[in-house]
Amino acid sequence: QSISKMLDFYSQFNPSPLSIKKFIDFGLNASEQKSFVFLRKELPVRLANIMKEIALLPENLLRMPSVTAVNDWYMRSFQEIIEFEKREASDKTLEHFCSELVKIRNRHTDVVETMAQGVLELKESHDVDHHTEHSIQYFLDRFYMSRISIRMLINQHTLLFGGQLESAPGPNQSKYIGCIDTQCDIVSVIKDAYENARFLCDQYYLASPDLIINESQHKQLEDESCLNIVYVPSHLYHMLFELFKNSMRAVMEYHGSQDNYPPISITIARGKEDICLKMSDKGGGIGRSTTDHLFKYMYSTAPQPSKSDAHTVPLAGYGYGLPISRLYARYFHGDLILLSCEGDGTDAVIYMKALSNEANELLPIFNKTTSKFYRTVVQTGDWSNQATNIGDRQLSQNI
Ligand code: W6P
Repeated sequence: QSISKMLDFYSQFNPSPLSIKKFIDFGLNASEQKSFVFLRKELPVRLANIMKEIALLPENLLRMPSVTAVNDWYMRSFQEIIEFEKREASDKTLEHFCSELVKIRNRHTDVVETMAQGVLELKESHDVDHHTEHSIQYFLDRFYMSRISIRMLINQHTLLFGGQLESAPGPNQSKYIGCIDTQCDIVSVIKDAYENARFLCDQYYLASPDLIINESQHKQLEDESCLNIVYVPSHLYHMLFELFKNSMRAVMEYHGSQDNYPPISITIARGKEDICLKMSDKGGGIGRSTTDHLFKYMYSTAPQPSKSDAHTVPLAGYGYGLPISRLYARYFHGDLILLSCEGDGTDAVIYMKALSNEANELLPIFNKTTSKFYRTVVQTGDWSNQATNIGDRQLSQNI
């Protein structure tokens, strides 16, 4: 059967979101066979849903070599997985399935950079209008979220059944279920991310701000006096490392060549609904109009003349780091927000669901509404703004 028929078929199904709790129950109880039977349907469904959306991208973006390459990887991986559609779940099949998953994961390692390259290629060869930019933002959020979720599924299966037995011996062995840490120690993830960001900061600026950690929790939760959560430590690390780099750079740049830098402080708060991590820097903040841009892929892909300049490599921020970090937060129904006061500093808050049964995967689904999005023109504003309230007034009346 032709691949496009299969794509049509699998894209009709909605992805099935799993909660962290379900991942854990699955890891504790499910057999490799059950996982195999689930994934050989779920992976093609998730792949097909996002591949249908790739097909809706503006034509001039689709033609960019990098985007074509990414699309080809998806085609190949989709085909490889649907090979297992009708196979019986013999030991040999299960083993082959695992190695195919590893192969696929490796094939897709550089998807983020390659897509970013594609957007750059588009920018350099075409004028990107508002609507195209909006579509690309919408697409990349969904595309990268889809990728995060697919890698999560692949990681869980290969870690649980891959046989490499990666779990380190010792007392920590049993607290991991795949890549989920059932007793994720937030403070040590924070310290780890801080130390690694500080290493880069020291290299570049020959100094770095200190870290202060405050812990607090809702009064009614005081007896459960611990700040461990059930979470994917690598996701949390990714977000924190990105935020630390941004805060450190801001502090170092704002306070010039002092020998005393205001520390970065983190408040860890456990509430009933969320666990919040608030990172505050005194790095002078950013303008209100800049804050939203920091989550835009097209903004961060602005030609970076410094790319080849060895000096700016270490703490180079504002890549895709912030938008992707926010996706990691949102993936399990958390969030990441920035609140900046220009002249003072910036607060970044990471929200994570406190309850693992509420921490559901947030997944893009492909349907008629989705395709409509790519076709409709961006809503024209019906509030005055700087651009339109002077010169354009007459113009808009004429339209
Ligand atoms: C800044 C800009 C920024 C972005 C993200 C996180 C922290 C900070 N601090 O000045």
